[in-house]
Amino acid sequence: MKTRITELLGCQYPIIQGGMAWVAEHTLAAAVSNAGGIGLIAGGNAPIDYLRDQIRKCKEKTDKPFGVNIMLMSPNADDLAQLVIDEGVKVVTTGAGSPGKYIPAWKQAGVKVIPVIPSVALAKRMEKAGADAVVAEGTESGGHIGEITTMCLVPQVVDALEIPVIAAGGIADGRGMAAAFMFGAEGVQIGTRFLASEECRIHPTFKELIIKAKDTDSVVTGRYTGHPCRNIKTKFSKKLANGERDGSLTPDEFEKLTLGSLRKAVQDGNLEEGSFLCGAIAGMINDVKPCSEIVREIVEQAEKLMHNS
Ligand code: TUI
Repeated sequence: MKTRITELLGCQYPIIQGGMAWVAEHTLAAAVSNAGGIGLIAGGNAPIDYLRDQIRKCKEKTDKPFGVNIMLMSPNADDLAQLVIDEGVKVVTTGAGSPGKYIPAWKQAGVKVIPVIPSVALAKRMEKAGADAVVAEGTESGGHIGEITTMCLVPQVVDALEIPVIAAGGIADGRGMAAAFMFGAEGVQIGTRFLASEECRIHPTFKELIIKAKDTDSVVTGRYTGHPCRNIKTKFSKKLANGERDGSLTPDEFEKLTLGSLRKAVQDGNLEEGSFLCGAIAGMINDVKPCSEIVREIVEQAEKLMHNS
């Protein structure tokens, strides 16, 4: 399990927890880091004081390296980008945009920079801009997604870059991890599996939706707004999908309905107005476990499979 990613990040296993907005707070991040992976705290749309507090609390719970995900569409992205430097955070991942303008300052401060990208073109741009690694995120992922499947994207990004590649999208067990390694990835980013962990503090309704989900229970909404998002099928996401399909919701009306809907899902378990973002692999997840067990089982299964091949 030693790869350029474990070396770069100083962790035991090349498993990074997804930087899920509203979900990934310090309790989850510290648990994943303590399990030997890299936990992430999501900046999302949060204000600077919230993220500072989360980073400090995470430091109290773990002496292992952990990171922060900066969601680049956030109006606070500039402040959060500076905060990670001021707080001495070791690893930054980014999503929903190009982090090019922040990379020189992060590098100068010794922060390891790992943009999440949905295409080969963006991956190449990030390598040129000085990224240390990339997360190649397939369309199986939860939340804001690109078009290309993990199976097609990862080997093409691996071929195009010199820096190490972390695979994401549809990976929730050791088989997924081993498959990613066969494509040339040197690490995996895992989100949905950690939603169903004991340390993840989402509303119980959210965990129940993940546990009960079957293979066909995720849906992509919002393609026509330019921000396609994968969520679990609920009354609300079906209403959005139908409105998009039959034209009864304009893109503006769609955006208004989804404003604040991540918080409503994560904190309130609100099935009428909440967006329960999750990956297409939710159907394979049937139980809630501690992060340490999740990480151990994934690593053991992947190692067994890779030794046999
Ligand atoms: O960012 C994610 N997943 C997310 S962010 C999020 S919060 C949100 N809510 C509503 C709308 C948008 C965001 C929920 N899930 N994953 C990484 C990711 N990055 N997926 C796609 C991209 C991406 C897209 C465009 C990365 C770079 C990019 O660059 C465009 C350009 O040319 O600059």
